[in-house]
Amino acid sequence: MLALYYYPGNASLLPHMMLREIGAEFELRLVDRGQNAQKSAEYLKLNPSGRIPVLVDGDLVLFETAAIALHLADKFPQAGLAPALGTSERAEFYKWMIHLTNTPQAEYRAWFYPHEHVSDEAAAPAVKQASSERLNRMFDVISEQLGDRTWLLGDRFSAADLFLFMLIRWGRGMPRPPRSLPNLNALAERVLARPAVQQAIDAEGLKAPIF
Ligand SMILES: N[C@@H](CCC(=O)N[C@@H](CS)C(=O)NCC(=O)O)C(=O)O
Repeated sequence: MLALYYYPGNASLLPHMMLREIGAEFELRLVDRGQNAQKSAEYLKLNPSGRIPVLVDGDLVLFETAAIALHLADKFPQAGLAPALGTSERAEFYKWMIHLTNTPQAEYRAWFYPHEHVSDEAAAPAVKQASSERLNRMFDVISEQLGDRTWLLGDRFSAADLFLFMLIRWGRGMPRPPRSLPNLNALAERVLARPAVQQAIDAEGLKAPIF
């Protein structure tokens, strides 16, 4: 049995979209951030860092979005969310999954939680500003690498495109949102048009503008 601990629009959106693409049976379990449930004793048993998401797959309890995504891609190869093992395409897939998780996704912590990065609260707006500038440069690089290709891996759709879509979405409130880069906007539109993505968005109750 698969269960995904989620909060609408959080990093759980990536595995949620993947589960819909796969067509797997799964249960969605809300972690109520309004009640700080991600820091409850019960949830900390699943993820000692108190962060969302967690995937439960039978006896396996997995945290870290990218690890969950790689596990789902491996467990359901028929869904084609990752290229075949040992191929150059698979290596490019790893490159993007790891780049997305340890570069823009990690940087977003400073944008969304600037107070965690300061000892003096008055410095938080400056941290947020600097973070948005670093994110701009990161998205410039990704946009240049994507170019006018359909997907990050060229003609082949993969979980990395869902990941990038989620990160583009998170920046919708930034002074220069990632969607203002035409290549990223076009990719996000293509991802948004996928029925599985629509299902995940509807199930989480996400409202326009989506990115
Ligand atoms: N590296 C972690 C980061 C997860 C993360 O930062 N999740 C956010 C939501 S998108 C969260 O749980 N925020 C609430 C908190 O930090 O208390 C992962 O990819 O799973």
